[in-house]
Amino acid sequence: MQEDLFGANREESIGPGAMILRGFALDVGLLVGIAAVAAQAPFRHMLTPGGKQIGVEMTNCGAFGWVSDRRGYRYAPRDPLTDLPWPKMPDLFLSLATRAAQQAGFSGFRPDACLINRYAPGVKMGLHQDRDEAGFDAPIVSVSLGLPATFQFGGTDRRDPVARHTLQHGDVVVWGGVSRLAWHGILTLKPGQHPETGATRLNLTFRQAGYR
Ligand code: MD3
Ligand code: FE
Repeated sequence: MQEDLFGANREESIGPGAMILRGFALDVGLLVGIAAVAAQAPFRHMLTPGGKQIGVEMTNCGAFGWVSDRRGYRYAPRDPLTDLPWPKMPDLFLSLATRAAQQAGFSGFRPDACLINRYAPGVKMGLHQDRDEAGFDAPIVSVSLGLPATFQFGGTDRRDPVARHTLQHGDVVVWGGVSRLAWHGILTLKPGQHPETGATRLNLTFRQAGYR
């Protein structure tokens, strides 16, 4: 069990198969990797199938990237902005995600997609399920950086009660088992300044999209 300087438990189970690893991504140098990815595949506002701009800015790395446009949500091997393959997933990202999954009890996690979300104050992500992947056996690993956010975490039924958790810079969450299909979202980001990211929250989600 990982403990902090004061001996407190830094792993919190927040549901069946769902675990927060507080501070797991500190001092790993992820921000440099994100900057390198964004230099090749810039952050952009994607469109919903209804034609509205998504408030969160997104980019991807890995073999597949999550994209949304008027044709729907899907994973694609190329960046629609440049028609180039998405940037390679940095080794640092891959090893962090695999170690986090392992720590939470999921061995053999091999993400082939990493969606990078960028939030400015005032931006939120409404309650949704992640169901665009080819299968749901593998967990999802998420990493929070920069400004803190309030995360909403419900059950597999839209009407299930929703719990709230604050996610801080360096926190990693692993979502497996029945929590893999839980409804979740991010409340409107509050204004603030973070020493490493400024007025920004970044979130990485590692997935086995599984498309071939
Ligand atoms: C629970 N991102 O990209 S991370 C997403 O902070 C997404 O940007 C949020 O939801 C963010 O799809 C939340 C936490 C998270 C990610 C994936 C999950 C929670 C999840 C998948 C299943 C259940
Ligand atoms: Fe999600």
